[in-house]
Amino acid sequence: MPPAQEVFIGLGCNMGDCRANLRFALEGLAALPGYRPVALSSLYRTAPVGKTDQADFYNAVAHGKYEGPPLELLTGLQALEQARGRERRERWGPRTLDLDLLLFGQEILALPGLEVPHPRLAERVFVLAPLAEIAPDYILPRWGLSAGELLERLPAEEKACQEAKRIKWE
Ligand code: A4P
Ligand code: MG
Repeated sequence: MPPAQEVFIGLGCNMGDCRANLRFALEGLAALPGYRPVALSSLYRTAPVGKTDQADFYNAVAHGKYEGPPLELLTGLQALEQARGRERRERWGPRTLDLDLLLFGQEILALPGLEVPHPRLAERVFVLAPLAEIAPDYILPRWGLSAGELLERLPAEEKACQEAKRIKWE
């Protein structure tokens, strides 16, 4: 068995009861074979990125240790999305639950259906802010920088329109 990897999962929701959907995801994650929770960021209320004419999102990042192959973890995440009624209608459109595999240790993978680090991670405040909160010293493969450093590198106008407000889980 390969050693457990440090993994980071991005959680997102902007449809339905988001706190309940995200809690469902966290409980489901903890129950996935091979996954052990390590830390969870604050909850963030964030302005939609990409397709902007939709409701604000709730986002968070979970840190775990995972023993198993990356595609198996992705399959587990997709099963949780499906179980929460995720319909894939339009790209970047509203969703009850979105689970992205952001980082799988220091691996850089480009497999059919799985790219890690998540390709759009470095442009997104809704990922970088929670990641910087729970893993301030973690150096991301591909960029060789921490999440906080990537956040600093974002243009000011990008940070201004990607509003992200830290809120409580309760
Ligand atoms: N896929 C490839 N790599 C990965 C990975 N590392 N993690 C594939 C997860 N999936 C990965 O994803 C499409 C395909 O990506 C899957 O078949 C999987 O095999 P999807 O979840 O079905 O579709 P999507 O989420 O609509 O598309 P995409 O491109 O993943 O969108 P993103 O990048 O996830 O962005 N604004 C705010 N404020 N907060 C958000 O959470 N999310 C999005 C979605 C846009 N704007 C947002 C937010
Ligand atoms: Mg996605």
